[in-house]
Amino acid sequence: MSKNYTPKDIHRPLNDITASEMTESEFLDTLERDIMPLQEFLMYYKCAIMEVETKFKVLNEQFSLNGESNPIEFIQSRIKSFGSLFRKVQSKGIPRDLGSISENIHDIAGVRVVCSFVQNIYHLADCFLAQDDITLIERKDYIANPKENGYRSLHLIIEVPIFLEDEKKPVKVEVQLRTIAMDFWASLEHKLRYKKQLSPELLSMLSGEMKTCADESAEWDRRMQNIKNIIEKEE
Ligand code: 0O2
Repeated sequence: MSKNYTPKDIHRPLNDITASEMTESEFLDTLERDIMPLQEFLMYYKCAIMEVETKFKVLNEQFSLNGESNPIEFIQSRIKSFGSLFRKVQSKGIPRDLGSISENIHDIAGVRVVCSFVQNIYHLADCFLAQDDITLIERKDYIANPKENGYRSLHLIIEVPIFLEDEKKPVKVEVQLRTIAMDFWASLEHKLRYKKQLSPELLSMLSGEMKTCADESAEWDRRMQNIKNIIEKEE
C-alpha cells in the first residue's frame, strides 16, 4: 500500500535509542518506521525499470525478426546511488523527504539503451514513446545538441505505470539512448569528472582532449551510419 511521505519520515534518526537498549519489538518498530518507506520507495523504481527494460527487449526482438539485426547492443539499468542523489538534492535545494525527492528528481531510475547506430536510437525512441502507457515528461536531444563538453545521448524522462496489488502507480524513469561510441566516451568522462585531485591545468588539458575525442567519435558514428545505409540500399 502506498504512503504519503513527510519530512518527518526521512529526518527522524534511526537510532533515537541505541540498539542495545531496544527490545526486539522496538527494534522491529524502528525498522518498520525508518526502513520500510525507503524500501517501498526504491521498489517502485525497480519495478519501473523492469517495465521499461522489457519494452526495449520486445522492440529489439521484433526489429531482429524484421532484418534489423539486434539494434540494441545492450541495456544497463541502475537506481541512482545515494551519493549522487544527495548531491542533486543539495544542489537543487530540494526538501529532503521522499515525496519531494520523487517529485523533483527524475533520474532516480535510469535505463541506458546502447545501440550501434544513431538511426536505431531515434527509431527505438519513437516506437517506445508511441506506446500508449508511456507519458513523455521531457526529451533532451544531446545528440542533435551536444553538451559543451562533447556529451551526446538522447534523454527521455518518461512516466510508466506499474501495477501493484491494489493500485496503478505512475513512476518516472530516465531513459538514455546512445551509441557504443557515445557510451565509451561518457564512461571515461564520468571518471574524469569525479577525479578531484587533478590539477586545474591537467583537468583543462584532459577536458580539451575529451572534447576532441567526442567530436571525432561523432564523425565515426556518422560515417558508419552512412556505410550501413549504402549497404542496405544495395541489398
Ligand atoms: P549518475 O551517476 O548517472 O547519477 P536536470 O535533472 O535536467 O536538472 P541533469 O541531472 O544534469 O539536470 O540532467 P541531464 O543532463 O539529463 O543528466 C542526467 C544524467 O545524464 C547524468 O546523471 C549522467 O548519467 C548523464 N550525463 C549528463 N551529462 C553528462 C556529461 O556531461 N557527462 C557524462 N559522463 N554523463 C552525463 P548524473 O546525476 O550526473 O550521474
